[in-house]
Amino acid sequence: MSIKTQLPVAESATNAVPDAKQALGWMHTARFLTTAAQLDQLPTVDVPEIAFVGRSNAGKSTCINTLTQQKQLAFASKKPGRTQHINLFALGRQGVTDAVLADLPGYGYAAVSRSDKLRWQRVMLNYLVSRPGLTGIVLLCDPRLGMTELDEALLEAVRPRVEQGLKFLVILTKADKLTRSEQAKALSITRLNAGGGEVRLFSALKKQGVDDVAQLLWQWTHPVAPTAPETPDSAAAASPESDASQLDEPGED
Ligand SMILES: Nc1nc2c(ncn2[C@@H]2O[C@H](COP(=O)(O)OP(=O)(O)O)[C@@H](O)[C@H]2O)c(=O)[nH]1
Ligand SMILES: [Mg+2]
Repeated sequence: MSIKTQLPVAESATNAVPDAKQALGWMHTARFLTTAAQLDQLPTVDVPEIAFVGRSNAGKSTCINTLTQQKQLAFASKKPGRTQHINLFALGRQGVTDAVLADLPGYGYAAVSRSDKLRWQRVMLNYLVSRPGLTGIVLLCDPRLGMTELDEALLEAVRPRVEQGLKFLVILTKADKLTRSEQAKALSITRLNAGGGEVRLFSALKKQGVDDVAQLLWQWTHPVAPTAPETPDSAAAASPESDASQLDEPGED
């Protein structure tokens, strides 16, 4: 299966960062696309894809529901570890998909058998390391636990891709459970551990960080097209003399 998409003309022409209201409006367009138990069941997607990952109970489903302003989009389970599928959601106005969110199964849930845990860790790592079109990873962490060993292992696995330009954001969830000074401390410690990625505090309860994260995800998926650099040929063709006069004479310092 292949998801056919096209960029809406009006939006591809103006890629400036939208205000929070526009970014949230865009997030609100999220709709269920498909679900898969294995990587080879996932459709090819020709728009940027953003993966949401994190330990069970970190607040991932709640975060996705808050960002998209939809109560039931990602099922906020009271029984962690139940969502053992990769769920894809399409984003984009007027039914035109311009980005995809991937909700990955939570890891580290104690009540899941060891073999199930290992199977899911493998599926997830394979996805993160090899999924074509993956543009960014959002790692959800409960700041009262900080980045755990499993989070660190995940970061280690994706580090080569992050170094090649894959975006990375750590969201510290449930910030309402921390005092202001605890929030500041969690932020600075996580910044040291996030391997150069972004870090944001987030609270679904207090709607903290919602605007900021929505705007960041928009930016990730709608990069401003670089203005085409002038090639020597085109510059020479346009104005050979004035162009040459800008250059230093050979040997001159
Ligand atoms: N106080 C508070 N609780 C939260 C917040 N986000 C999630 N939770 C709670 O944390 C638990 C796990 O959330 P859930 O979204 O299901 O986590 P998931 O397993 O990572 O998808 C639930 O009881 C949520 O109500 C938040 O921002 N503030
Ligand atoms: Mg969940």
